[in-house]
Amino acid sequence: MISFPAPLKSTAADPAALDPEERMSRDEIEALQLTRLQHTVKYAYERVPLYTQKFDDAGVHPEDLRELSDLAKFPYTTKEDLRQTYPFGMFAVPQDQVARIHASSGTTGRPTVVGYTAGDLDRWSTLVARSLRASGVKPGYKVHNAYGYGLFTGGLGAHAGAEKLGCTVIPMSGGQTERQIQLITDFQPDTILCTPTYLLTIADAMRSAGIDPRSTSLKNAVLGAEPWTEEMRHELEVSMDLDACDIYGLSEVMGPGVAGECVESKDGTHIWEDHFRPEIIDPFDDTKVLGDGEPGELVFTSLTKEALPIIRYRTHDLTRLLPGTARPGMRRMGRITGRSDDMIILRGVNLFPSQIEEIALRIPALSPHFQLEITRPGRMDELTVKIERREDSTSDECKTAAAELRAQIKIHVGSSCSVQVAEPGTLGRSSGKLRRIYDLRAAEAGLVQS
Ligand code: DLL
Repeated sequence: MISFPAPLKSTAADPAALDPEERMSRDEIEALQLTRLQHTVKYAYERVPLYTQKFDDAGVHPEDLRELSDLAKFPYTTKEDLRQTYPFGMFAVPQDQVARIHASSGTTGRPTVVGYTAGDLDRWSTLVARSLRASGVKPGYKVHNAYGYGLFTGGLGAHAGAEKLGCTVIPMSGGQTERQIQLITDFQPDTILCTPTYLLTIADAMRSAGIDPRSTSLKNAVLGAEPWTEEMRHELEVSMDLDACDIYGLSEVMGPGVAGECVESKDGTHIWEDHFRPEIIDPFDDTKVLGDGEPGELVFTSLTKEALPIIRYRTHDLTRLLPGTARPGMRRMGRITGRSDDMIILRGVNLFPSQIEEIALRIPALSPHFQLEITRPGRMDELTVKIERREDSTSDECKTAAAELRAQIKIHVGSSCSVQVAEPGTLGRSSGKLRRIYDLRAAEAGLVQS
């Protein structure tokens, strides 16, 4: 029996309230996956010309899928496929059966568009409800939803799931931090849903307004949409006196609720494997499917989606698969260290913002507010970590902290960098997904940055 530290203010879901699939054994889940996978692969092949062409080009047919491991014979799907078929070319149902459309912001090219049938929306809200319940949210709770509403899947996805669980939803959306604080004070919610960096922003703004973030009505926070660390969990839990759990998802695969964390174990998100089949592949050699426990890139195949079935979607998220604990039939994923396309390669050393977060938060004088700037003043790339000091730190402590951070980054990450300690409140704040990396090399070279 594994034992976990007791949650601060939440309790585990009532076992009687779990979905039947949450109680299935590993064998039962895999049997269900195989049936659903065989159906999905055939469905996608017959209905989406891109899949027909990709399977034919790869010389595979839906009937080749006899066991789960046969999935490795099928071709991958990428964001580029969605862009090439923009806007609706990968939809598997006629438009009058598409009940909702979401899209990525498209700051780096054409947006990627995703669609849902009424059945898809129902399954999506069921999985968000399942994730929230796992994280300690109870029917009847007041849920303050500060994920952005609109084309982003966070706001409406979390909203529908909280309603399905039987909560009272406060559809606040992101931004307007003072208003958020006013509503948290007046409406006394039990739960907050937002990105981890936005919760930091809210906690900071509370302190500036003279409100102790530990004194609110909030019992738990269900946080996702960007990478965060155990150190950040600790920071938020201690500074706000609540349980902070992780929720994972991506629009191409569904939205929030592909995986959710159980509050009683707080040991990573359980992937809802009755609806998604995960694989881990070598990001540099995609012919290699890696075993459980091995780090690599996460790939998902949907098992029940109607409007946008997705086969072997390359997420670019780096993690590993771990055995289930609080839901033994479903595997967990380790925390996402970062995205393979967000990795900084600095003089041959690979680096992710989450590594800096982990190190910085162990140094008492430093706050969790930091950004990474990459420049090339001469012929070599240089990294500058700009990080705010904590309000109560002295200038001597800051000097020592800067040296300590530089040394720890050298030891644990392997790269040299410079550290600039900034005054509290001077670096950019998040109201959703926070941008941590500022790559100034193209601008320095006189090139236009996309
Ligand atoms: O961010 C969906 C979502 C909304 C998840 C609200 C959780 C809460 P996208 O905008 O398509 O969808 O971005 C998906 O965000 O591939 C990861 O890189 C990152 N991401 C999402 N959740 C987590 C998490 C939503 N819990 C991309 N930890 C994904 C780390 C996450 N990264």
